[in-house]
Amino acid sequence: MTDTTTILAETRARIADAPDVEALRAIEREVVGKDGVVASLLKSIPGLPPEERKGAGQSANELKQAVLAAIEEREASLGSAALEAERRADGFDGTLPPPRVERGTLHPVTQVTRELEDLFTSMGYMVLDGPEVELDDYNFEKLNIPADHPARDTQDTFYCSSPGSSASLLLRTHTSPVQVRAMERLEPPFRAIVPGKVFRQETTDASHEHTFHQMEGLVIDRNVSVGHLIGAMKTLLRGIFKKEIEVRLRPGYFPFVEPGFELDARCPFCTDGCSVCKRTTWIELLPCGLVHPNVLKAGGLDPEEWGGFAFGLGLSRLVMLRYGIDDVRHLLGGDLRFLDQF
Ligand code: FA5
Repeated sequence: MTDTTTILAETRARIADAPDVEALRAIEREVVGKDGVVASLLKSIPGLPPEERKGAGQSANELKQAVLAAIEEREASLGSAALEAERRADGFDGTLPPPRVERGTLHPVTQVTRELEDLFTSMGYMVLDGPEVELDDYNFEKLNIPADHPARDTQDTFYCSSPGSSASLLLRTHTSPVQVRAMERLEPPFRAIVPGKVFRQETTDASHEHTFHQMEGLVIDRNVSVGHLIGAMKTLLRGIFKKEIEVRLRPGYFPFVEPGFELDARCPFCTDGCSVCKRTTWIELLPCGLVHPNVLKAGGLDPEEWGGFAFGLGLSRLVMLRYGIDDVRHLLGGDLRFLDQF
């Protein structure tokens, strides 16, 4: 019988001298591999006297286990020696946790927009987009705000021109122009929201920016009533705040809705007035109303057949409420100390 004790002793000595992992793999193949020493020991067993077979099988298996254990041990010590050498060579310490990778986060406006998109798409609304550089026609005229209308003064903006074109262009003051664009393109009935950036010529303060976000909502259907509008607004606020927040509905004037309302939310920053709520304890949040017949006509719909409701959520102000931001100018200020908090 071959002396497995001698084989093991020799193999262990070779393992201890192996300079690297490749050398260990070669020994492993040679001793415990498919055509290795252990395999040929096992193959020779049937030729042995019956009383020796059991012991020979056992010894071969023990040899295999002992060699594998010795290889594993040597491999581990070669690994840490390699790390140690590297650490000494260039100061790199492979045992330390990796440096923290700076990860960006989504802007709070984007986070709230996505949440609202999920909420509204779950209620059958489409998410629409519209141009930020808009035609005067869509921003004002088709929304029942003719050139000499005083409502234009409340939404002063930045006018632009396009070389070679007489089109009257401006930076849109609200997302409402997409109402008419949607009516022109979509087959009623439909429901849509339009989140987006809008621009106004403003004297900025804690609650007014020249560039901010709104989210328009538009439902076009037959027999739409103020009851539908109020129901939708309540669902919206519950979805946003995940709790009841005190609100009030006031009559509001917008030439493109009739009747029109202002839905205000109770200021979460104070109980007796602060700079955000202009000392009123209420924050103007959600103007809304039933779509004016002239707007339906401008969108190519027959007001005798179709009606609808619309709302214009002050998205930037909603983000402020959600995260307790006390100044709207932080949102687009680009200060990383602010943005890193989200
Ligand atoms: C409008 O812009 C209408 N288009 C809203 C509307 C849509 C009414 C559909 C009816 C039906 P208003 O000018 O009030 O309305 O602005 C809407 C919201 O935008 C305000 O309630 C407010 O939350 C927000 N907002 C207005 N001006 C600013 C500003 N300068 N900075 C930040 N948010 C503003």
